Amino acid sequence: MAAPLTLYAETGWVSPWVFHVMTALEEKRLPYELELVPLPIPAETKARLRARALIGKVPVLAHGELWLTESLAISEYLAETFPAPGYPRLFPADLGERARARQLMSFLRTDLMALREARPTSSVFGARAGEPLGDRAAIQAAELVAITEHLLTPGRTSLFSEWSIADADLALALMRLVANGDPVPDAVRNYARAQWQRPSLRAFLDRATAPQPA
Ligand SMILES: N[C@@H](CCC(=O)N[C@@H](CS)C(=O)NCC(=O)O)C(=O)O
Repeated sequence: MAAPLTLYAETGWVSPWVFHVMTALEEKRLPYELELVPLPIPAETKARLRARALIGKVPVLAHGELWLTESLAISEYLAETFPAPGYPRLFPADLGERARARQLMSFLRTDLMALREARPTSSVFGARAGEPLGDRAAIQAAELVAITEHLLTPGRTSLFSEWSIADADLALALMRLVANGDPVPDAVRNYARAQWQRPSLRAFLDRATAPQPA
């Protein structure tokens, strides 16, 4: 019997990196268990995760003896362990498109810090940020929109010839603006909103937007 998959996520449902991994698991239609830990992660739990996965953060994917952190490392692992055509694709088949998808996902993880601070994911899923973007965040928002416009092809709802996990990451980055009512061109807003309806994304999003217990 195949080793079970467990995703360690967080109780607040605000982590874009958990969102990425959950979308990947859902897209592959793999059965998995969820283990929720609070943020900040209590020291004891962090030590337990570190002992198995090297890094005491979520998401963690446990697959048998392998415990892995870093959202992109996890989705690449899932793509290679459960490959097409037996399982739906996460990364484009075309090498150029795949490289572009990785470029974009690396950028979204290492850049846009001012924008991420001004428009945290909590403002996407719950109470809006309510404050104007600062200068630095506005410059980063414009860069994000320009990148999206460059990549979008009229009449297509995904960046590349087929859906890829980069669509999920980009949609979440754009929703930081769309959900807060920041000005975004129609084509970019429509792209993000179309992605938002995809069932693999909804698995996380429905939990993130569910009313929290009092
Ligand atoms: N680069 C990591 C980022 C993971 C990360 O920062 N996780 C945060 C939640 S969003 C976390 O576990 N924070 C707990 C802590 O640092 O104690 C990834 O892509 O998975």
